[in-house]
Amino acid sequence: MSQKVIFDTDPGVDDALALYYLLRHPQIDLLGVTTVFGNAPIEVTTRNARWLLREWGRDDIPVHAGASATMTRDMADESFPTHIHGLNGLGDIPIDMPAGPVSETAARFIVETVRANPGQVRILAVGRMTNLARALALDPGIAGLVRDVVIMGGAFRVPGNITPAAEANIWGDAQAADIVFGARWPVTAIPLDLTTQTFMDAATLHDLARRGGEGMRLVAELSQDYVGFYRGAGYDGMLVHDCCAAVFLTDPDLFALTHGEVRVVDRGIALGLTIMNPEDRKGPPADWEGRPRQSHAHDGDAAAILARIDEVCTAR
Ligand SMILES: [Ca+2]
Repeated sequence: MSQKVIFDTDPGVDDALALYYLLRHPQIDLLGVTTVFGNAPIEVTTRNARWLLREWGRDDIPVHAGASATMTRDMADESFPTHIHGLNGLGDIPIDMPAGPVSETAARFIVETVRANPGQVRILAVGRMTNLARALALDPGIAGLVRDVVIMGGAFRVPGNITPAAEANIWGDAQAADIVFGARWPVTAIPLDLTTQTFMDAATLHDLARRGGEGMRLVAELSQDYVGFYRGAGYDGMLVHDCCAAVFLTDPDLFALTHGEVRVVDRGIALGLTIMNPEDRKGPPADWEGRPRQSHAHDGDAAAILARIDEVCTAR
């Protein structure tokens, strides 16, 4: 049976592979794409989402621009990670579409789509959680109407990637993430604990491009600088963070989950740290009390996840 999905994203190189996976998967019915700032400014991530869909022949799928800034208070100004995703967010490959001004419609689109499909919509969020938190603020009732929320984000038992404490998507809007984990909808986080095991080496990426046709060649082409970034860190290939979360939608059996209430540190040096109250923990629940139990993937079958991406992205 097909799954109705809203994809919330900040393309972003690994976002592009995740989007391609969703488009290619026969069981995914992509209702719309909502964009958030993160890997690049909102005008750029929105343009990139539109351009990718056009290049892949799916500009029938609506794109709604979302947040252009974090809702977390007292965050220092930050620069965009151009050393990872390029100046244009997609590895600086040529993009023949200008990044013009956008108006913010993402939260409204999420609310309306969830209301029109009660109990059916799965939200896959692979950027900062700002749009999801704004949708909840607009209409708290959607929490009970969403099928579930799957996010790429968090670092529960491993160090973060943007600071020793935090993973970048959560760090980028810790307050929004805390709201998302605290809402009464089922949330599954696919954190660094798992995604740092899903390494696609450069030879595999090259082979995918060779077998996957034009669409997959575009993914490989825009990933080259990203691979170069990892090469600088001593790896020959790339981590497929966002696509890992997309695979969770279709193949949850490949993921090992832990459950508990989650809080996100929203200030100080541990900004963005995700802390789950373990199921077997004794003692007072403190600030975790009354929160819904959510899930995160502490482990999974990384080889099978990569094989699944290969299969879906190269199928004729
Ligand atoms: Ca992303």
